Amino acid sequence: SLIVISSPQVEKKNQLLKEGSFVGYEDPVRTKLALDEDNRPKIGLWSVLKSMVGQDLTKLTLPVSFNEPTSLLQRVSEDIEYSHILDQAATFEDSSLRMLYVAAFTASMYASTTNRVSKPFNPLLGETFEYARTDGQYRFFTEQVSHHPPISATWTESPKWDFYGECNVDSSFNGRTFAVQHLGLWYITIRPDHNISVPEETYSWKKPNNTVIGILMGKPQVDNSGDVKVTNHTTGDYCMLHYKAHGWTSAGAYEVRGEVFNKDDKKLWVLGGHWNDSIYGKKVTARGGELTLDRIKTANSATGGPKLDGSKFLIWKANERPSVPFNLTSFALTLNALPPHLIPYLAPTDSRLRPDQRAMENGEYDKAAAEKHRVEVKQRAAKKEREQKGEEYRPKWFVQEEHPVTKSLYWKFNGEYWNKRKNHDFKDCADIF
Ligand code: ERG
Repeated sequence: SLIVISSPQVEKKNQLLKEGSFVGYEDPVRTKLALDEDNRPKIGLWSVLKSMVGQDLTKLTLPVSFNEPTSLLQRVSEDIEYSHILDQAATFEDSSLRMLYVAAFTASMYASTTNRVSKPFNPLLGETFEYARTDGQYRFFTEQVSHHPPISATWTESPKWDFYGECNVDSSFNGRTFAVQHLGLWYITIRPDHNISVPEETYSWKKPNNTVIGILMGKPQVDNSGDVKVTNHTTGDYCMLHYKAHGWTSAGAYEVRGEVFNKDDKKLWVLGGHWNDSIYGKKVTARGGELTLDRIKTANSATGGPKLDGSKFLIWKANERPSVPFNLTSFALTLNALPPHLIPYLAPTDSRLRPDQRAMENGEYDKAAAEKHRVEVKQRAAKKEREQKGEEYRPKWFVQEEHPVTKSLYWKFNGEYWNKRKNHDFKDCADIF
């Protein structure tokens, strides 16, 4: 059969290659840390949190052993672990199927939250993180554009899709749970393979809440809950997703269900499953559209594609978790690596170069605490200097603008990072570490 490669996809691919996005990423990805075992002191979360009621993520002064060796910038890049779902979405001619897969992608990012009750490092103002994969054909970039409130602007590009938005969270410990509310709007652009009517389409949504529950009982875990509407602004299709809150018992835990509608509010697909495991889809037919959520133990993760006869099909399956320190996923494990070919290309502001986080990764907790204090003092001094000079802080790689489709404010990538990186032109980056 004829393979259709749309020109917007080709244009994007050529741009990524021309800007040398994958140069430096030739080394194989890391599969373990230098540390074999996570030997952090085991202190109950409650015993340190109880005096911090009302505090948010930036004000919590937890011992560094409550951290994991990732920065929030790297933690946010984990959203794209299952970006192959977006590549698959772009292959469908039917926009409601693209919606179904895009919606499943927005839920797949929560698989990384299981067994990860640690605090990522608060990014310093101006800190950046880049990540590219030749196998996924994407490049990810993020910058901490604001310190109070903490906002990370992110921008990912791949031939068939873009994924961007701001991680802007309101967080607070209420004495029982630690609640994280996402304020930022997130966007996906899909460039469909069959682009006869739409060369490019825009989706947006707001992420559900993350809550650390079980703190008092000494069994803390991350729960994700709430209603999410994913909208395709170009076609009018939409998906309503419901993440069920973890109750007193584990019945219904991790459950997510959703329904895909076209612009005329006709229900076309249902989806559901468990965000820590797998998500299934089902076409709504004359026989109905109920989806049973019993866990099917699938031997492999082959999804096989959608079924049009009304039977249930697998859309996404979470990767196996490796047994490594800090309960990192196989994807998270790769983020802070410093492969030899990459080092000469990194911006001096890249999270991988943060000395406190590096010490943490190597199990040197006292050094990590001391370095964390040092870089935070340095950040405050820089702020004071700006204030004395009457200077206003401006992010280096993003500008805030009105979004052409949603009319909301968003952080737009200024497009300069990868070109400068290619030419090793980072001389005017701030010294933040
Ligand atoms: C979830 C997936 C989203 C991006 C995102 C942003 C921020 C967080 C969540 C994710 C996961 C849970 C995190 C949260 C910020 C803080 C919270 C990492 C990654 C952690 C578990 C809370 C730690 C506190 C406790 C140790 C008390 C401080 O797309």
